[in-house]
Amino acid sequence: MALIDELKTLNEKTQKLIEDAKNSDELDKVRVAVLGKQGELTAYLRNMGAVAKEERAKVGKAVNEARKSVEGALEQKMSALKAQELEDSISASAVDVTLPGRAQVVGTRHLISKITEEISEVFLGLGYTVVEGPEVETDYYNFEALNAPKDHPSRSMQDTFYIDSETLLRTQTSGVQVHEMERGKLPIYIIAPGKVYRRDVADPSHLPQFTQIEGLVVGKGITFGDLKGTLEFFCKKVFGEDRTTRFRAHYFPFTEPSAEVDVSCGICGGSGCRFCKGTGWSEILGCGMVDPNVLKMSGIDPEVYSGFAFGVGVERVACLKYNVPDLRMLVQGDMRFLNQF
Ligand code: 2NL
Repeated sequence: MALIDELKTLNEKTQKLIEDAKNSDELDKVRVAVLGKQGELTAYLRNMGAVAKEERAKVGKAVNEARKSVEGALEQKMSALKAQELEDSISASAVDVTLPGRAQVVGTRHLISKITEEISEVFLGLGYTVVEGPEVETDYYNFEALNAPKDHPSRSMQDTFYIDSETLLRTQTSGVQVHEMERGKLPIYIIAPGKVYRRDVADPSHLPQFTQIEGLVVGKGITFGDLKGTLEFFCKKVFGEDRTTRFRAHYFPFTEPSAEVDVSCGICGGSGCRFCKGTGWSEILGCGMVDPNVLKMSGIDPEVYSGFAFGVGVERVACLKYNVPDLRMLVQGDMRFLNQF
């Protein structure tokens, strides 16, 4: 019975191939090789006609048994492989919950924002209102209404970013206060914080864009004494009770008289050091009594009302408060520096 033996061998060989298949692709190849159209076992079925009549039933039975045996093995192996493959793909994409998490860096407010807020709080506590306005201003609100004469150096193309001959990036926040004076609601107690722009090259003490807080008080009987008391209070609040102030006569087109305010050096305490260039003082703001002409241009009668104004650079305050030697450090975004505050 050579045919029966052949079938037996084929079945055994196929069982072994099925057994050894490592994945569903390999297994499918075995199926095609044995049971496919050109398959080895299929060939026996197709050639049944050539088998002698008396043996046909026996051989046919053997072929069918071999086919059933192979099909059964294929099916069993296929479901085992599929289960294994599913298992593998699940474990490959599994999240290892024991890995340490990625730390989320929580942002903080920038030092400039913090100091702006701190200064605003001092004046809010005194009853002032915070007002804001556009960074793009007209020549009138930035210069003309502030008594800055047409030939004043601050108006030159070298010092101001012009958008066109009438429009510019504000060099101070005064425009906001001019609008407030024009509203005519008196008395006025306001501060105007915001970004300002000047055509300076950045160096340790200059930035082309910085933050300014201007203050304006207009009412009946406002004196230079009110200005001094207010700004001394402000300096002690921001720099500490141990710091003293001095007022030096100065000139601004929009105030008369005008002064610059120095605060005693926080490093040497006033004896003189490198930081204060040996003077014991650091300049911190500019101020003065609002020029009567400025009041008049905004429709306020200088015979009845008077006022004072001041302007302080927030970056300067930040540097003096924390002994930072270079304004540029505040805007370079180095987290090692900024995280200290
Ligand atoms: C500085 C200091 C200053 C003012 C700003 C001001 C505003 C109005 C009227 C009068 Cl609406 N004055 N602001 C006053 C004095 C100084 O800024 O260093 N500026 C160049």
